[in-house]
Amino acid sequence: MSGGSSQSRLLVKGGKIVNADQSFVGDVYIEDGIIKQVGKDLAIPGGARVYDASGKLVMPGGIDTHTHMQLPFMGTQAIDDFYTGTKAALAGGTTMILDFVLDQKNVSLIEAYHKWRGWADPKVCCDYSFHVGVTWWSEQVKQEMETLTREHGVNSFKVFMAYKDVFMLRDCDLYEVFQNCRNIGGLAQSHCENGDVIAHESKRMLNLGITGPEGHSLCRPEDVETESVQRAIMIANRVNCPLYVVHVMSKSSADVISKSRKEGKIVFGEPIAACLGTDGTNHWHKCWRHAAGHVMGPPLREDPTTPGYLMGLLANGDLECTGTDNCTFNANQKALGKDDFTRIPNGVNGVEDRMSVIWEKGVATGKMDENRFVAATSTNAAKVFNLYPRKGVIAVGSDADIVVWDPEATRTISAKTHHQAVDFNIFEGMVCHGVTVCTISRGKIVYEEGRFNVAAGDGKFIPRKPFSPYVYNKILKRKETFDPVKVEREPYTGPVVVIGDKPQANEDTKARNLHHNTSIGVGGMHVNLDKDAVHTTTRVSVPPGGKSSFTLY
Ligand code: URQ
Ligand code: ZN
Ligand code: ZN
Repeated sequence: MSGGSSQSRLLVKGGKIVNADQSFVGDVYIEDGIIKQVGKDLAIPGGARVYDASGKLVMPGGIDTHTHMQLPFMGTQAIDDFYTGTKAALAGGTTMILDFVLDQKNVSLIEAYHKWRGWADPKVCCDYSFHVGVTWWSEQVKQEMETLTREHGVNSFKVFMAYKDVFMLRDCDLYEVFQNCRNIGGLAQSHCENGDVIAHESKRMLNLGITGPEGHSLCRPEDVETESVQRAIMIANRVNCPLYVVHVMSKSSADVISKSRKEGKIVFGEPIAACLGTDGTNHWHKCWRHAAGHVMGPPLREDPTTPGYLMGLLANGDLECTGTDNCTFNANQKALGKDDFTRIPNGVNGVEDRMSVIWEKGVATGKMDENRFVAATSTNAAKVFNLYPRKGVIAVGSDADIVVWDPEATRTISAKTHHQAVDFNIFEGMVCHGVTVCTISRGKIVYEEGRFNVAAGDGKFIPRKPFSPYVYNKILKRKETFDPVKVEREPYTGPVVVIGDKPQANEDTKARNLHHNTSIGVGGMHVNLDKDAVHTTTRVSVPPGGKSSFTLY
């Protein structure tokens, strides 16, 4: 075994290797950031650093499918940027984030992409990639989406059915964006809430004097989300486009996704750490900052059984993979909405705590095992977004993105100790089993026992090709039979009415009418009961059988 300088050689020894498909005790030998050997009694060259993982789990590093580092939004900018956000990710066992290029309407997607790259590349501490938000539609957008898939490593595009006049698209545009995604091999992602209803309901709440964070929840209850999930699935299915529903926040929305998947539709649901770990009762907290700190869209649901229900669907595979929608704002930023909840910047934390929260609420409760945990926090995301097997698995040839995990240790989550920049944590005080002992990013130990060994810019942008097999194998097969075919029939050769002419009953109808006595002599008045008669009410005097009044139609 040669090659690779000694400092790039690392042996992770004696741990229990946990992949999505199986667990086994073994060693992992890494050289130049790539896994070269996995197994026991490995023959490795001298000079390799040895990390003793005995008694710990050795898992693929987490992949957070949904973050918004330093997002310019609602008049301010998310406080966790690509440096603090990715550093915190590493501390929590996440070794890759999928963030969003998300610009205003009428801004070129290509220009926005380069702007976001300029923000991220110099700062990221872990590997990352970009989804691109499609906040407007035109021939230019259509072309730029194709260019992004062909030349810039983007294969996923997010549309918004909410944020009216800001990001929101109408159904006609959703149809075209989904159709374009299908044609270029992209995955359509959708923020599913009815933006028109939210706009009206927000005004209604404010008019009722409800200006606090509870108004945010009251103006967009579950069915405002669920209706849009159903609508997005319907539209995507009409054009044979795979759909990924981001931040699935409610039981009823998850049920719609479960049912659609059972019907064979290609739809994936993404719950986030927030809705798996806490709930919307916090919007009614007496402390304004606390309540506002939980404001995001779609809202956390006040049904306290929601987190357990969603975790159950994540465990059984109805829901696919997990993100955090990490989009954080400090108290003074949230306070933009102190007198009007519609101005509270939407977003919560999660990037550092996702793995521990899901371990505590999912594995420690017996809802899922360690292998399903790996699937839900890493492997499935890699497959959906066409990163697999480079990412999401501990296997020869894969990137050495690894988290050494102590399943028995516990930690108490707090803003006082977290590594994120934000001054609030929605999981404050939560005690979680499942703690990151060591994080390895492309073969380098970047976090160990609370200490970092990483610098801004160490992370790399990971391009992703379109037509992910995990997503498109069935879609492409269906394409062969997707389009309906016409019925072969003899042409119609009968009479055709001339538009504008008063339609005349034809000879047959006349004959039939005479036979059925459609008119009666009433009180000296000839009344035609024909169905086209003008709508009127008349009193019939001395009809056969007594007095009556009736309405002609
Ligand atoms: O909608 C999103 O995903 C972005 C704007 C983050 N904010 C949020 O409340 N989800
Ligand atoms: Zn969203
Ligand atoms: Zn988001």
